Amino acid sequence: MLIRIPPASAASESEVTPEAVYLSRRRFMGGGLGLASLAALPALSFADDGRYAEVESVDEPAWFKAKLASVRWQAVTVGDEAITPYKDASRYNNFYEFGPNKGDPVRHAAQFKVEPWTVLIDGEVGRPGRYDMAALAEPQQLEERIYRLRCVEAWSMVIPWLGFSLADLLRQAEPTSQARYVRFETLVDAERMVGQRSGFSLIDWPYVEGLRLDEAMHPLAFMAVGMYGRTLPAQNGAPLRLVVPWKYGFKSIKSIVRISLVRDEPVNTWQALAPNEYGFYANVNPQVDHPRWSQAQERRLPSSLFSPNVMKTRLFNGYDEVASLYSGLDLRKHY
Ligand SMILES: Nc1nc2c(c(=O)[nH]1)N[C@H]1C(S)=C(S)[C@@H](COP(=O)(O)O)O[C@H]1N2
Ligand SMILES: [Mo]
Repeated sequence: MLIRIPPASAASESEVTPEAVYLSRRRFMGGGLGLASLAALPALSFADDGRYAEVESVDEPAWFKAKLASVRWQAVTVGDEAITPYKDASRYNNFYEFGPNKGDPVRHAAQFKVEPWTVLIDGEVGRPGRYDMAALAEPQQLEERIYRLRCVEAWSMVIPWLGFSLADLLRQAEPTSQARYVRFETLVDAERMVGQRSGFSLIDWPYVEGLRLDEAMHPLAFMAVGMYGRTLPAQNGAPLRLVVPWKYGFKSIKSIVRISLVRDEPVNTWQALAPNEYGFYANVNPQVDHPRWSQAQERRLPSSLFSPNVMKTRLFNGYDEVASLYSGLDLRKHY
């Protein structure tokens, strides 16, 4: 993965956006509920009350609309860190299926239709199956999780996702005792994904990611179907993507068509491309530098030349509750 200096325009136009609106609402709602309180949290009694007014409205599938009424808003938050404006989160993207530059996905995914869409769940499971999105989401209660997203390229955002726990989805499939890892695959469709037609791409499609089963079952591991109170825009991985907030962004695979429970550690896309630079674990870690740049700090977007928003990177991206997953593991060796 190349590290790219974003054009100044990518960030500077956002300097005047009313982040304060989000922030004050969130303060008002008493944001900062930690994960520890997640299980005991009652459903908040307000809906998307205009917090996401700046978000383009889109045609939402019936199953999504039906579920919006009972979303548990702000089930997980990040305390008083500002939510990244929607226009940054939806226009500054990594999604190589739609091109290698940050502005490519929003441009090239504009016509990408995600209905119909099916997801195959297979491998070491008692109940394999192919589900359309309505059936996949049907048993799930949607919740909002406001998570930090830290890219390996040393920038970060704070994004309010809508979705459900990966663990809940996996439990329904009934993993067998042989299942040790989860492997995810993105759609391959060169006609609809221009980046897959490019002779310059080094990626061997499909884009693949993986988690150890215990990582996948951690309550923070999330399947997103929406963000900012709406369905996911195509450039952010519609209709279904993974979000693993304590790992570098490349683990959060987009536009998933297949989830397989497997016995052996999957080889993920970036590891296959450059194994000395990108590993399987990819836990955010300020003490383990990328061979070509430091991981000690990050630019929290929006950030510009004149108003750089640089902060210290935290171990596991600040999600300390995952630390026990890695006790006894040498994080320098298993980067
Ligand atoms: N299929 C697929 N998933 C992907 C990528 C990709 O190129 N293809 N890029 C990853 C990277 S590097 C990052 S940082 C995040 C970016 O997510 P966002 O554009 O929603 O912020 O998506 C990840 N998921
Ligand atoms: Mo990334």
